[in-house]
Amino acid sequence: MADSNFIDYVKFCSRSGAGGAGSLHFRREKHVPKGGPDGGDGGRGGHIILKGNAQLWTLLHLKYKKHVIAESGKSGEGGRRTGADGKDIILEVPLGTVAKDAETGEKRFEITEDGQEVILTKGGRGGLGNDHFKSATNQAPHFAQPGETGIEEWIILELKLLADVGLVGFPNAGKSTLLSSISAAKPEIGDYPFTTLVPNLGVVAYRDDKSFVMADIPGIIEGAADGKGLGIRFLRHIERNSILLFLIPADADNIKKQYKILLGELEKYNPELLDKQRLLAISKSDMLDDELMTEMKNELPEGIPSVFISAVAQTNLDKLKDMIWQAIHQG
Ligand SMILES: Nc1nc2c(ncn2[C@@H]2O[C@H](COP(=O)(O)OP(=O)(O)OP(=O)(O)O)[C@@H](O)[C@H]2O)c(=O)[nH]1
Ligand SMILES: [Mg+2]
Repeated sequence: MADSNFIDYVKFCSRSGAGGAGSLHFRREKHVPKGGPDGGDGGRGGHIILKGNAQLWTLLHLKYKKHVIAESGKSGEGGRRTGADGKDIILEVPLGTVAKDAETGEKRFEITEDGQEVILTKGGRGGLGNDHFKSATNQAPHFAQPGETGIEEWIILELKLLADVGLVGFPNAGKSTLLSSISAAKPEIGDYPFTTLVPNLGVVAYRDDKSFVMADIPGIIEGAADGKGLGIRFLRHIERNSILLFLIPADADNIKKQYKILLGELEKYNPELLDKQRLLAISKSDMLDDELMTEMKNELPEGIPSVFISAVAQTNLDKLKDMIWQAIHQG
């Protein structure tokens, strides 16, 4: 089993602080027998805030947080003293974190920049003290506002990885083998489907100190967008990649058909994925002889740059990297 230090989904109850009550108070001083109202306002309740942190790669640190609760604001006091605001709680999250309402599934916002802060659950406003309510007809208002209550809601955070190139292929296509042969990442490799259960990122070195980041995600099968296999859970990880590298093994029954199925699943999940640049690599081509390869070249899908590679025999990997680099930098 792949270990699960990689967490890309958490659900928790987020509760902001209530606002402090406004104060109902009258000035009392020896020489002022009938002092006017001087109740101060209540403080604001603490917000729950998400903050982007470019050093984080997973939501693991939030996995065991089931309740996130911010402090309430303090009540106002006499002498027009405003109560202290409740302390905000700031949860740091990796870039690419999407906050959703757990009940409706509705997306609230996405954190995309380092240091970006967005209020997830707003703290209640503090109530106004009676000082605010004096008027010509009521010099001594005997009421003050209560603080607004805090909000309690269930939130889902989902992480979309940010890589330059995302691998797309059926289980067993050789995605993890490719990543491990061109980067230092060591994903698990197996001759059975669904070896990869969590996404892996690898930095691929490219000529003269350049590099790009490649994401290996669990294999996609027909019906994935409808929840089959490991389902759509991992498809979101290719949403933020700038280009997509399709990997189809040389021993596939029908390369064109596999390509169409993969495209279809992406489209069902999110049609915008089809706007991304695509490349096609035919993997495991060490299994082909020259004759077969020539024959297959005529049967590849049209309109997509393609290359025959073998991660095991290390063939055409530089050519593939050139193609990826070009695609990333022309887009
Ligand atoms: N002959 C040959 N076999 C390969 C090559 N690349 C991968 N394989 C084999 O194909 C099988 C699947 O490889 P993986 O890299 O685990 O495939 P994957 O696409 O990551 O599979 P999932 O994680 O299950 O989606 C393994 O038995 C690999 O040894 C290659 O270039 N040539
Ligand atoms: Mg794999």
